[in-house]
Order: sequence, then C-alpha cells, then structure tokens
Amino acid sequence: MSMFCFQCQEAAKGIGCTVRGVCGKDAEVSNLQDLLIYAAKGVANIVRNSNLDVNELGVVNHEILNSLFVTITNANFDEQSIERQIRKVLKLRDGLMTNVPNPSVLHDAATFQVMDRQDMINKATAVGILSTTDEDVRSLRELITYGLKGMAAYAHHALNLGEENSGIYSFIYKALDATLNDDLSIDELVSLTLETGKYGVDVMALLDGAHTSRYGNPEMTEVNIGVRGNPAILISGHDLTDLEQLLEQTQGTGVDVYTHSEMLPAHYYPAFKKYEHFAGNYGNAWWKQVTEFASFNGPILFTTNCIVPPKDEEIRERIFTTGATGYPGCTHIEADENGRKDFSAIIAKAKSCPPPTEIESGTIVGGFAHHQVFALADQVVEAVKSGSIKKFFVMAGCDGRMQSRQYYTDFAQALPEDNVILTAGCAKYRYNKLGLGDVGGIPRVLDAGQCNDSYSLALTALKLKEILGVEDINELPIVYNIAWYEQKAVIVLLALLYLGVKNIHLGPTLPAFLSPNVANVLVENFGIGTIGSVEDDLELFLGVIE
Ligand code: SF4
Ligand code: SF3
Repeated sequence: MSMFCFQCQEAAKGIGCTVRGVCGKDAEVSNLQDLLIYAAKGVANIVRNSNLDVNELGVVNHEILNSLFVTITNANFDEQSIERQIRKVLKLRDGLMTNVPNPSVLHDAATFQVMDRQDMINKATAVGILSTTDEDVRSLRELITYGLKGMAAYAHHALNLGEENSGIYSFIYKALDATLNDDLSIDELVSLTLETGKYGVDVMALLDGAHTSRYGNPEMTEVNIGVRGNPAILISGHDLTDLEQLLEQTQGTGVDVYTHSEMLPAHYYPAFKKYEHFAGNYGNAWWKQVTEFASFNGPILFTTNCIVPPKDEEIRERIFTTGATGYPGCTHIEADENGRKDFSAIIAKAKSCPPPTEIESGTIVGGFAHHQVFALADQVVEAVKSGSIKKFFVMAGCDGRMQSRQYYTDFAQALPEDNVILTAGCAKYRYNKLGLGDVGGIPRVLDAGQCNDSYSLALTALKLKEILGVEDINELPIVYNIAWYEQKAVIVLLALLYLGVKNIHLGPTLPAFLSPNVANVLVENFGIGTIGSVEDDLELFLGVIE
C-alpha cells in the first residue's frame, strides 16, 4: 500500500484509496498531506502544553487554517506547494519551542525533523491514518480531523474578510492535540466530535456575518445561465474576496466574469450586482468541469476546491489557482502582504481566447438565505398552516460524479408538488434546473447559497420553530436528505447534530471513515441513516403516495 485516504465519499470500494485517489491525488501528494496534518497537530501539541495565548499567535493561527484547508479533497494536487507548506509549519512550530517549559512532555508530532522529500514520505507513512490501530479511535480521530478541515476552510474565508474568532482557534488546537492523545476514551472522543459541531455552527455564523456585512444580504435573484459574446473568465470555488478583486480588476477591460459551481451564489449578493460585466453562471457542479471548461474557451480561476485534474494541456494552460488550491503546471497567484492579488495574467489570457460557447440558456433563481426567507416568513408560515406546503426537504451538501447521485434528481422530481426543497452547496445542481415550479409564489427549490450557507437553513428551521411554537426542532415538518462528498459537508453535518437535528439521511453512501461501532453511535443517538430507493424514501418521509 503506497497511501491511505478515506476522507471523501468516493473512497475506493467504500474503504479507502490505497494506490491513487479516485479524485486523482497521487500517493506522494496524499502522504505529504498526511505529514502536513501531523505537523499541524504538533503545533497544537505545543500550544496546548505551553498554554499559549491564541490571540498572540497571529501567523501561526493562519497557517494552521491554511494547512488544514490545503488537504481538503480536490483543493491542492501540487506536491511542491504542500512540501513548502510543511516546511513553513515546521519552522513556525520550532519557533514556538522557546515557550515550552518542559519539552520532554511533547508528542513526537511536536519534535520530529525531516531533511528531504524522502524523509517526509517515510515519516508520513509511519504517522498516517492507519498508524492508529484501533478502528473506533481511528474513526473518531478522523471524523474530528475532517470536521476541522471544513471548519478551517470556512474560517479562512472569514479571515480573508478580516473576521476571526479566537474561540475557534482555541478549539482547533484543542481538538488537533486531542487526536494525538492515546489516553482519551471513546466517550471523550465522541463528546469532542459533538463539540466540533458547536464550533461548526460558530464558524458558519462568523462567515455569514463576514459575507453579509461586506456584501449585503443575499436576495432573491435570477441568474443568467446563457452567455454573452465577450471573452471571459470563469471563477470557481467559495472565496468571495477573490471574486471581488477579480470583478474590480476586470472592470472596463471588455472581459466578462462568469461563476462556476459553488461560486454561483455570489450573484445573490447586492454588492456584486453593480458590476455590468458579471455575466452569469456557466455550467454545473464541479465534476462537470471536464467538459464545461473545454467549451468555456477562456481562463478559469480556482479559489478553492473542487479541481478535477485537467488531462488536456490546453486546458491546464487556462487554469489558474490561488489561495489553498494548486495543480502542477497551472499558474498560481499569490496574495501580497495585504491580501491583494494581481489577476492581470488571467485577464491577458482571457483577451487571447474566444468567448464562451453557449451550453444552456435562460435563468435560475436563488438567494434564499436567512434574511430573504425571514422576509417571506408570513407567506411561508401561511402556506404551512393552510397545508399548501406539507414539508420542507433540506437537500443541501455536495454533488459528485457517482452514478448513484442520480437518486437526488429522481427524488426531487418525484417529490409531490406540495413539498419544498431547501438547498445549499453544489448538491443543488442535481435539481435546480428541473423547472419544479412554485407553491403559491414560493419557488419549490429555495437555494440559500454555498455549502457554508447551510447555516441559513439552520436559522430558517429555528425561525420556523419559533413561529410555529413547537418545542423541538425535530417536530417541524422538515426532512433532512443530505448529500455529502468532502470535508466541508462533514462540518455541516456535525453542526446540524450539535443543533439537535435528528434522523438525517446522508448519502449516497455513509462515510468510509465511520467504523461499524461509530456508525452505530450515530444511528442510536441521532437516528442517522442513509438513502434507499426513491419510492421507499418518499414513503418513509411522506407516508404512502397515492
Ligand atoms: Fe480517495 Fe477521496 Fe482521499 Fe481522494 S480524497 S484519495 S478520492 S478518499
Ligand atoms: Fe461542492 Fe466541492 Fe462540497 Fe461547498 S465544490 S460543496 S463538493
């Protein structure tokens, strides 16, 4: 076995990738990512053992976020950039040593040294996921670590907008350090898992506040999915500050900007509507980029996951990465010390490319984050009370390329017309173009935004609880039928569990990193289940359909 990774829904055979990732990650990258996580845990071990004040750790905090983010599925395939990040973290880690009163108590993660790449790979193999031999401990450690990766990604976006929360940093150090501790019991690890969910809620709230205070509250918006005749740049991922800078720099250049996949919800923010050249959304969820980038014709900027390894050299030359993302052979754009990025190379590239080829036309509607939904609250509650809306189906999360995800399209299509879908994340592309109509003026697919905007869906549930006067969030007419793929969905799931949501259905398969016993804990305490056939699930959620 040359690597082991089971962090995403596509883990080979539902067990784990051992030779090369289904995502395209090779063994070298996978091992280096394992070592980067181990080094981050070493930093946490020092911070915790020396009682360091996180408020004084500035750059260390930021690089821990960055390190966790870099290892998210489909974010960074560039072994050199991961090696550089390992060296950066080890330097910061060693710099903290002067604060350690008694270095002999530290874990190996806090003290190991590596000289060259081979050393790194050797070390990674010794400390990777399978080095924890008890499968339940391993399962909980990884569940917590993956939750932290999602948390770090969201915290990083908030940081780019100038927002930080020291409680989140403290928790990340506490939890990373705990995954090194062989003395913790299963019960202690389970409670740490739930605590991870608490900070999941906090980080999504932080990011929501950062987004809405800078860009305004998302509002109901029609987004064009066709094309104009100008050369253009496609921007993908989740980082709105990158989009803002790109829109600023492309203004007046004759180059249009289109969103792809998780960047679609940017159109819902008032602040971006002023840009005439912000032309629309091109294409669908991340995994369709293989064909959609070919027909887009112009350059593509990745601000975060999900990258599909570009096989075609012509397309690789059109792909630019920034932030935590990276791909060998693609140009990476770094921020300066003030967070400014120079996108002139992308703009120049766009000018030399033909305009996008149209693959769709018309519009789609979104923008139903908490502020917009609260504005419609009277209408929504009236529809629930009169029975014209029977149930809400939270179908948030990720999309992916597995054939089994056709379930979500079929499910949305088969859902009787008096039911409404609440969505967020790239899962929406499975049903946001089906023309499912509306119930009394309320669209049947209410898109809150990116996966982090699942926070809005939780706020919507809490608001309904308040207005309908029910005691328990689980008494609401809301069904959770969530699709997951990568680690941001893990933190969203843990956040929902922390908020007390029960009976979540998670598909298309349960995570490979859940051991049978850990899966049982989730089933027994939270009623977590997976999906069945569309017919069986509709009957389960709604009773027999006539
Ligand atoms: Fe496999 Fe997913 Fe890990 Fe990629 S991220 S190596 S597909 S488990
Ligand atoms: Fe999608 Fe990668 Fe998860 Fe933010 S873009 S949801 S999969």
